[in-house]
Amino acid sequence: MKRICKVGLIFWLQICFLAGCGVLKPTEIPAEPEAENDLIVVGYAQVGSESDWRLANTESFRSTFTEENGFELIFIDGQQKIENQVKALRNFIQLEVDYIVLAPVVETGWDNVLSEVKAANIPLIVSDRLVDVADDSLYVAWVGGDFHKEGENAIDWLNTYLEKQGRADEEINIVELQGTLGASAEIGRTQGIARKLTEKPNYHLIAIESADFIQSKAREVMSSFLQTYDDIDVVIAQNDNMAFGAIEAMKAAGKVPGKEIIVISFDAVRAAFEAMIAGDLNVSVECNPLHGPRVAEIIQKLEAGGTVEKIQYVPEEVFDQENAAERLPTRSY
Ligand code: GZL
Repeated sequence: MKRICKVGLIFWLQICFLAGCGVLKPTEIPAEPEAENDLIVVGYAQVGSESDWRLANTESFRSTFTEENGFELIFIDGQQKIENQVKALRNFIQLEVDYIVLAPVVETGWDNVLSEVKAANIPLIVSDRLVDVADDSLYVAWVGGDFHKEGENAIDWLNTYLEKQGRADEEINIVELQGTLGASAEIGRTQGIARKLTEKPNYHLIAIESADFIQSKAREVMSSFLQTYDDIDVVIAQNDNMAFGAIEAMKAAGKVPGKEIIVISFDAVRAAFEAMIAGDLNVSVECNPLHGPRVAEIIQKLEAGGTVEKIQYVPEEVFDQENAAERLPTRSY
């Protein structure tokens, strides 16, 4: 793919996109591209900026895909709407970028536009959440977390925690705050948690509702759970920001989070470590957002004519009140 620097055009595309324009019309693309250079132009369609995790994920790309590292990054924020991301991919095709990175907001609805990307001979790498497409040759590789395992790790932690408290056989009432419905992280965590709950007849999932990975929505949903149920033992929030919203709701209702109600979360962002040290959050199952270097490595291998693994999981751990203080200084997000 020809390396042409379109800095002015890229800037203009991003302004145009933010102003709500659609796909660039051929007449809008200057006939003569700007001077040649050898930067690898990467179009990156991000989900949005809904959570601390997402901000860290975006920063991982911005700090990796720099001119010093040989890249020109075109970043489009999908604002959590698939239609915005589809538009972004079509604009990247028009721009003739060298690679496309997609962090899909939900798993379905991608077959057509990814076929257009493939027809344009632009290699596409999926980051974070997965795409559910009939033909997996539409993407070169996927980098992300093992969401099912994350869900299972959460219940494994709960089993150990309750065992230590001598509550292993107690009837336990659980409420769950799901992320964006149809997003791989929501699908995987919901299924992983559900599978493990079937092994514990004394655990009862009394309520489950999506709060879209957003803190303010989680506060509202948790408030309604607290008004409906007076015997909640555990809240499972499918990301840290929803856990923070649930903690706000518990405190407003006079409940003691982390003690009266066990709070389980996912992502393990810095603020989650601070909440665990403060005693409000019991555990956060890590979902590593630092995909930038891994995706850059894939692109460099492709540039060298190499092959890459199709599915690439990032390393993940579980952090709780016992190791949060010791591990916080080592955290980079
Ligand atoms: C997980 C990612 C999820 C995070 C949320 O890989 O897709 O989206 O868990 C984020 O914080 O909003």
